[in-house]
Amino acid sequence: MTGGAAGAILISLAHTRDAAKPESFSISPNKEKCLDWGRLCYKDLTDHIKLPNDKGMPEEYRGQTWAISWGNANNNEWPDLYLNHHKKDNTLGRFPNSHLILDPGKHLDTKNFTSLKGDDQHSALFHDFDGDGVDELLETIGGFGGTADETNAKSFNIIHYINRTSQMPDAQSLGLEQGGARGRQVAPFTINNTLWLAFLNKDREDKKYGSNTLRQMNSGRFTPDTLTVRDCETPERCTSKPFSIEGYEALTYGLLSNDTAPDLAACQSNSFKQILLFINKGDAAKSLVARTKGKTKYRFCEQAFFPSLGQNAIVTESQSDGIHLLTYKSQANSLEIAYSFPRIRGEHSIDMATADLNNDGLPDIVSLQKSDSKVEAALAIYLSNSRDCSSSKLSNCYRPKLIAIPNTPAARNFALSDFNNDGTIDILIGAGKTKPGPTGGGKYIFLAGKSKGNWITLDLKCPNRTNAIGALAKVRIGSHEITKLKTAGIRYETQDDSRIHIGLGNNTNSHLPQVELTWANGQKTFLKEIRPNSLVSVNGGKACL
Ligand SMILES: [Ca+2]
Ligand SMILES: [Ca+2]
Ligand SMILES: [Ca+2]
Ligand SMILES: [Ca+2]
Repeated sequence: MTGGAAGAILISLAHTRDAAKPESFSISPNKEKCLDWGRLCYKDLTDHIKLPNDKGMPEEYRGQTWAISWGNANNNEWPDLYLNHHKKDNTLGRFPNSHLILDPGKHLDTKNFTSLKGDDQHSALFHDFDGDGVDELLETIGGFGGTADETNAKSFNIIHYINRTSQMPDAQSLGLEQGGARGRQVAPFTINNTLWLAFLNKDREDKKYGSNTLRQMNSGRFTPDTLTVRDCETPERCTSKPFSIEGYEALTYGLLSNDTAPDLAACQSNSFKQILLFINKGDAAKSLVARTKGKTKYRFCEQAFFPSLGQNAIVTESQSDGIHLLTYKSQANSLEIAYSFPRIRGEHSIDMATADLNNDGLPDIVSLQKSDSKVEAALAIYLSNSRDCSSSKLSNCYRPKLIAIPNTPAARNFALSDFNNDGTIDILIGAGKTKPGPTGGGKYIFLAGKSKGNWITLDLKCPNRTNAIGALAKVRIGSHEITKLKTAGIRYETQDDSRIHIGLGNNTNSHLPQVELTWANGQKTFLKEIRPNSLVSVNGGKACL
């Protein structure tokens, strides 16, 4: 009898974890489709991303896609796109090089391409390594499936300089070659106005990851260095140890504790470990390590500010159940689940991100999923609607939405950027392992967004090698305030547009937004009365040096 009763309870719990049936639509070429709730539409522009083949003719890409990165390769206001195709042979030789597309938002169909050579390309980071105002591309190279020796130059990472004629230092000269590693994410962050890079690598044949952190020296070269943290059993009983990201797959950089010193969080799904936090206290001797309670596979590490939680939360997905929002509790020095969303459909995410897609001022959660049939992917979105939500109850603010994407047998990842500067974030989806060929193989899917809320986008620049990473933008509209950290927009294998995009909803009628910028060196710049629905570029100049 007891067993039967327990079974009944379990069944009823399982039912409560099912998401409500989502509002959904299926994309079709060049058509705009809208969600009724949340005021968000997408137009499928996939037909417009034909790429030049081996004969230079525009053709729909078919093969295995890998990294998608957005950055600034030609120093104008239009985001530039890098699509790397992993390996030459995965397109049957039709696309021998990867493509950098300059300013696709300016001229979508007559694109300006640069071909970049390389093979076994895995992830790419746009970053202005020499501080001249134009990004370079640091591309991680695979290491022959994890069998390459660390001295094997064919496994070294590559730095692409765009349109440079003079000899520039290669990745090895900068200490960034990572020989033999299987790079999946390179995440820049700053500590006390110094740039660091975290390399998140996949495991090698010898079962080692070789994930590590490097600090930039005054010479511009990077040197391996350790972030030291205090690991405390009780506030009085602490030991010093290195903050090790070995075995972790994703790293996020943001404000997790209740101060202005940005923190780090590392997530993984390869083995059962906790999410690991580096709680930066601004002072190396005081920084702490914190963890989730218990061990769970959490592959994704995203961050967003939820007003009803009152702080930034790590947005992640447990391999065993739904999407969790986790917040740092300073008293317990631990990361705890503050809210959970059930999965939309039964599938777990292939990729995940947060952004304010509909510009209502609240973050939305986007998950890329395979469908039950495995040939149709879908974007599952927890979409906010600030008009329908009271700030005290998070569940009232979100509804599940589903965008089905036909003929995508191997969707792998996606990257976010407002590529056409119209104020709504657009979504580019890539594809993974399928057999190449004229009809088989993955392709890129491009969805241009349209929303009704107001917005501002801040493009922060600093004329040094930090690229303004670590700067804080405190945006105030009347009594409403939000603080955003400038990051590189890096996620696993992809790089989102690193400009700070803030949805304003309708909340601009009586007050124009004001922005207080705090650069990574602590100096401040004030921007008064910014016009809503505008892109504002701010170069900190001397203030941020
Ligand atoms: Ca550009
Ligand atoms: Ca540069
Ligand atoms: Ca939103
Ligand atoms: Ca857009």
